[in-house]
Amino acid sequence: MIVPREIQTREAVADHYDDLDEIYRGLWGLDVHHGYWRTGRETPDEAVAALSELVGGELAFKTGARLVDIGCGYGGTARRFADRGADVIGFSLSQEQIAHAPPASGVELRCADWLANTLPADSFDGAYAIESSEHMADKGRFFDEARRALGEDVLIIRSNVERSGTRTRVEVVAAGGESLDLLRRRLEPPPPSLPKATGGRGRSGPFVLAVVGPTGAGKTTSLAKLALNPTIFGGARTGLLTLDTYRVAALEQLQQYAEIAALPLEVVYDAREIPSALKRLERCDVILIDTPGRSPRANDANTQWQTMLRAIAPDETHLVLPATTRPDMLSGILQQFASCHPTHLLLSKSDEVPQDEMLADVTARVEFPLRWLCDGQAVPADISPARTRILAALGLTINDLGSLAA
Ligand SMILES: Nc1nc2c(ncn2[C@@H]2O[C@H](COP(=O)(O)OP(=O)(O)OP(=O)(O)O)[C@@H](O)[C@H]2O)c(=O)[nH]1
Ligand SMILES: [Mg+2]
Repeated sequence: MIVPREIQTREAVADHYDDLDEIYRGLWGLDVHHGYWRTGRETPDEAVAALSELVGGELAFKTGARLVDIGCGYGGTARRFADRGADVIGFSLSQEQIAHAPPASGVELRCADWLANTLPADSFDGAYAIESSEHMADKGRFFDEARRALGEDVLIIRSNVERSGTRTRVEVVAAGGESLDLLRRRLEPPPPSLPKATGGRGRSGPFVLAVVGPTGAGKTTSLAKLALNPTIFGGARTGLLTLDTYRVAALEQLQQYAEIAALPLEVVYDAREIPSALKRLERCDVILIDTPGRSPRANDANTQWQTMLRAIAPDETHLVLPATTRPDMLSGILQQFASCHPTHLLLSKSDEVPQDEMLADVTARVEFPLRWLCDGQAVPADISPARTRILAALGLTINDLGSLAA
């Protein structure tokens, strides 16, 4: 957000755009804002569309979504979004701009001051402002009006003011009621009920939880924490089963944990061994299953262990992902493990991210509920409920979540 050095009155802003109307239209056409050049090869028209998309493209575009364009100019962006099904009300102080805006269905442009708009409260799904907030000196009012028009179910999650020299930039991250409800469901998955009366898949007996994930993600370490940390399954009788017979060291790693805690460990090499291994663990309350980390190119090996995992049909399958995973790799990883039918996300290595916001980013992109988070190499200490830390990363508290649940 740009803050001007000299504060302008609404009359001065209106006069500026009225006086320069012809020149601006000659220069920029009906989109009186600059563009966004992502590659540098875009035409000016493409760059203008890209800027509208960058600022407003994530707003609700279901048919009939009600949007406000704060500082609509000649309505170029409003018409673009109306073409995608939205109903847009735009505000401009310039009579010339409103007079020269071509009419379009789904678009209503008003020559009025946003800071004194008379819109009914709580009646819009989204608002955007492109190169206009700099004309409104009263930033508090600017946001108060947005809050009023959008309603209380929109929560401003984070706002960040950056100042360098004379420039000030305000970043605002907001979410609507629906997304917050989704967040609550993702961060408050129901706890596993132990011991099971009848299993999640119609089977009585131990609660079965598996970990899957990329090589070195922290599967075995996290599994050991789940088994050994008393805050996770309390005093439940726990058994371990591993499908990872690929690396000798991996097996030794798990054997050591099993020995330390005196837990039964079953090593399964072949699908035919599954029933007897599960039978030997049937008196446990919880069975934790480790799986190998194999290159996505090891097709046959991956098919083999994934087939065994499907035969076991765990109640929960946690996809273990390091919090340091590059966002552009997430969809590939999700595809790679889709056939394991993950039910939850387990974030590991959260101690390695420089900023907690990165945790929130991964959580937002992987749409599984998240119960635990690992934040270090120490077994069994470095595991905790994910909720508090993810909420803090979003600038929220547990109370915010509670009020959303209400
Ligand atoms: N910093 C940090 N390191 C971790 C965490 N969890 C695991 N590690 C480390 O990551 C490395 C790999 O951990 P493993 O548990 O063996 O990972 P894995 O997914 O089982 O590996 P493969 O079975 O070979 O695919 C080890 O050095 C662990 O100590 C964590 O939460 N934070
Ligand atoms: Mg492992």
